Order: sequence, then structure tokens, then C-alpha cells
Amino acid sequence: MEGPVEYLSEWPPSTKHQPTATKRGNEELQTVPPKRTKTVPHSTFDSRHEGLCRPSVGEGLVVRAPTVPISTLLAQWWKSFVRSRAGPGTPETVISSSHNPRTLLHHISKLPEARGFLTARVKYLETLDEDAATHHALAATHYLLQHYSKALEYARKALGGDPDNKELLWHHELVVRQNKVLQEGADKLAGLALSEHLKMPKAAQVERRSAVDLSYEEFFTEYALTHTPVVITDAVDKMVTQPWTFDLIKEVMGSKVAPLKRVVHGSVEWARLEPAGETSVSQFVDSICQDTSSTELRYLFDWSLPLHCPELAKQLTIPRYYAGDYLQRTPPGSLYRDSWPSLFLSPAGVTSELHVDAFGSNFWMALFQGRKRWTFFPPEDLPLLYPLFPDSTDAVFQVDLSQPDLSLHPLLSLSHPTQVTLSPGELLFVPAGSPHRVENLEPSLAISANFVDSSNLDEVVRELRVNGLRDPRAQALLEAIEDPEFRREMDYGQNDLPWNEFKTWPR
Ligand SMILES: O=C(O)CCC(=O)C(=O)O
Ligand SMILES: [Fe+2]
Repeated sequence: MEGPVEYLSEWPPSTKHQPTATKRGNEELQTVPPKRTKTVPHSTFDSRHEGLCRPSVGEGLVVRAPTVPISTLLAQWWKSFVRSRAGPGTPETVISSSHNPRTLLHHISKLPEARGFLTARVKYLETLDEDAATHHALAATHYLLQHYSKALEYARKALGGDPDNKELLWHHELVVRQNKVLQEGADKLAGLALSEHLKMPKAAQVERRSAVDLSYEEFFTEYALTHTPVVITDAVDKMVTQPWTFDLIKEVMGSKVAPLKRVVHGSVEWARLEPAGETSVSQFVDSICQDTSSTELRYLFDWSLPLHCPELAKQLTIPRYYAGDYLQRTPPGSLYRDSWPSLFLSPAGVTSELHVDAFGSNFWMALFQGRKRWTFFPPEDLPLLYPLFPDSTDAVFQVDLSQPDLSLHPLLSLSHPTQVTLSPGELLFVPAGSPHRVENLEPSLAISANFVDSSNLDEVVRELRVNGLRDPRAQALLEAIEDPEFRREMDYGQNDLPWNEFKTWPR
């Protein structure tokens, strides 16, 4: 049986996101400190720290060069740790339900033995010459130990020594984000009388408006600009030339093979969704419409229609509220330009856990079949939801909204949830930056798109600046949007647009 340990044998992970631009980038294979460090011989190091934080296994790993990523070292440490305890004493799996390296590493890093190893690594790094690579390694190791203010201190120092290093800039941003939400959370906690009986606030209802009397101008000023979710009725019928049903999906794209996701408790992936194989659309539709109580629930999530089923995409009319999408005004081939709308097929019982949509995007969803319950929080509530940024600028949230524990997460009592159960034929607007969670109450069929307009442009620019440090396509998109020639006008007289017009810019 394959377990996480097996999976970790595929490591060390790729170093492509690691600090290759530092001057020591070519020293990754070193196992002893470089000559120009304040060298502390291995034996000295051992005796100096004996009994203090000496790890039981992986001592050789502690003294690897600072340019070796801590994720690589921790993965190797884990393998030796498991090997050293093979047999009847094999430690129980950290998180038995995931094979995802990021999730596993996150949980491994919390084990006391792993913390011993990480602490020994810190002690070792502190003996080296202070340069950007050492400071970066210290920042990353403290970050894994959840010593966030120390991580910030070292991330700043690292940047001071190598200010144009994109990897350092990216990591610094991550550390700043984590510290900011913790600080804001601590400030709010200080004002909270913990003795009182804390309760999860009752969710207010999300407004419903009919497209018949909701002008684009009113949508934009009342909802998009104020980052307020809204359900729009009387719009979905006009988006399609024939009703979209499970049968239609099978008929049009049943033979195509699509990737699936599943919800993993404790995952650090966005929305706690991890890859879960692939299947033909037809088989998947059949499976979600059956009784799913005994099978593992999987989700066909966010599968691009323009890329995988253009014949269906071409039938769509885009509602006027979203027709001015800036992503359609970028050069052909730009990131996200042809990603959406995408398809969502879910059995009853699958939940997309709390998340914030990527790159500061707004989002819409048109629901054709099934009911989906949405819970939202305003963007300002982010620090009240106990976000973590484990090696990603997208937050994962520690709160469990299915069973909120106010003794563990008292800040939840200060949050401002809103909720709505979306029904077939309804169109939802999800504003940028708003954490949300989605429960599929019934087998559901929906399409959705992330989009950009002047209501979320600032957030998008800010996020692309960060993503662009690692992703050249995000950087290119940023440059396109920031080009003085980029057309940012919004037309309050905007009409619904048939597909071809929506995709043609300038119109
Ligand atoms: O419908 C869902 O499960 C979640 C959709 C969503 O929030 C997203 O794609 O960002
Ligand atoms: Fe979302």
C-alpha cells in the first residue's frame, strides 16, 4: 500500500523556486560549510549544542550549505527519521489521507522531532557568515518553526544583502503577510473580553436582485466597488441557447477526460482541494448522480471550457455585469485570457473549504443544476479566520466552519459572515479578497469565471506583482495591464455580450 513515506521518496522536491540567484546558487550540493564562513567544525558544533537541540537523526543534514532549501532538508530528514524507526515502532502517518508533499511537510514540521531538527539547523546557520543566503535560510527555517517575527527579521536582512533577488522578495512578502494577519488578529484579540461566552455570529443573508432591474451601473457601484456579494436572478437563462443539464454535458463532452479533486482535511492546498486522478466526463456525471454515500467524493473543479470544450463555450452569452472583463483586453496568449468560463460538476456532500480567490480576482458563478450553500466574509475579516501562508501567498484557514470552536478561535466571534443557498438559474457575484466556503448540497452543475475590472484592479496589480516574482506569465500580464495604452474604461451602458463579441477587443 502506498503511503506518504513512499511518496516522499520522490523527493527532494524541485529547487526551481529556490534562491538560485544568490551568489551561492552553485553550491547547492555542498555538504560542508563553505570556506569563507566562520567555520565551526562539525565536532565543535556537536559538542556546543549537545543535549540542547541535537536531532536524533539527520545530523549530517543540519550542516548542509545554506542554499539547500529547508523543504529539501526536512523531506530528507523525514525519510531518515522513518527509516530509523522502521519496524513495529514506525510512527503513525502524519496525515494519512494525503500524498501531497506540501501538506505532508507542513504537518511533519509540527512534530517535536522535526522541530528538534529545524532548531538544530537554526543553531548551525547562526554560526555561519552573515550573508543573504544564510539570512534567507534562517528566515525560511524560522518560518517553518512558526517563529514569524524571527522569520521577518531574517527575511529583511536577507533582502538588505541582495535587494533585487526575486526569490527573496517573494519570500519576504510571504513573511510580511503572515506577520500582518497575526498582528491584526492579536490587536483585535486584545479588545475582546475572553471571559464572556463567545459565539459564532449568525450569518446575514446575501442580497438577491433581479437582472430585470439591476443596471450595470448599479451593480458596479453597489456591489463590485463595495466588495459585496450578490445573487442575480433572471440572468442565467439568457446566458445559454438551451438548458444546461447533466445529460447535455454527457452528450457534448462525455468522452473527454478531466482531472478531479478531492477535499483533504488538513490540506494546505487552496480550498483544501488536492488532485485526485482523472476520469471521463461521462463516467463522472453518472457517478455523481448515483448514491455517493459509500464512495470517496471527488469534484470536477474549474475545468476550462474554452480550452477543453470550445463548442460549448461558444454558445454562451456573458452577462453585462462581467462583459467588460479586463482579461479579454490583454494580448493573445496572456495568462488567464482563455481560462474561463470553466465547468464545475460535484456530487452532493463536497465542500470547497474557506479560501480567497487567486490574484485579487472577482468571480461569478452561474448555477444550472443542484443547490450550493455559500458562506462569505468581508475582506477585512481575513485576520479573524486564522489564515496561514505555508509556502504560498494564498491563505489556508485554520478555522473549521463546519464546527467552529470559539475556545480555539475566539476571533471568529468578531467576524461578519453572510450566507446564501444558490439555486439553479441563479448567478452569483463573489468580490475580490472575500474569503468564502462552498457546500454542494446536491449534485451540481455550474460554470464560473474569475475576472478583473476597475473595482478590483488595485488588488490584481498588487497580487500580480508578487506572483510575477516567480511566474513570468504573471509578470507579463502585469506589464500588459499597467501599460499606459491599456484601455481601462468601463461602459455603464454595457449590454450582455455573445461569446464572439466578448472575446473580441477592441470592440
Ligand atoms: O463552487 C465551488 O465549490 C467553489 C468555487 C469557488 O469558490 C472558486 O472556484 O473559487
Ligand atoms: Fe472561490
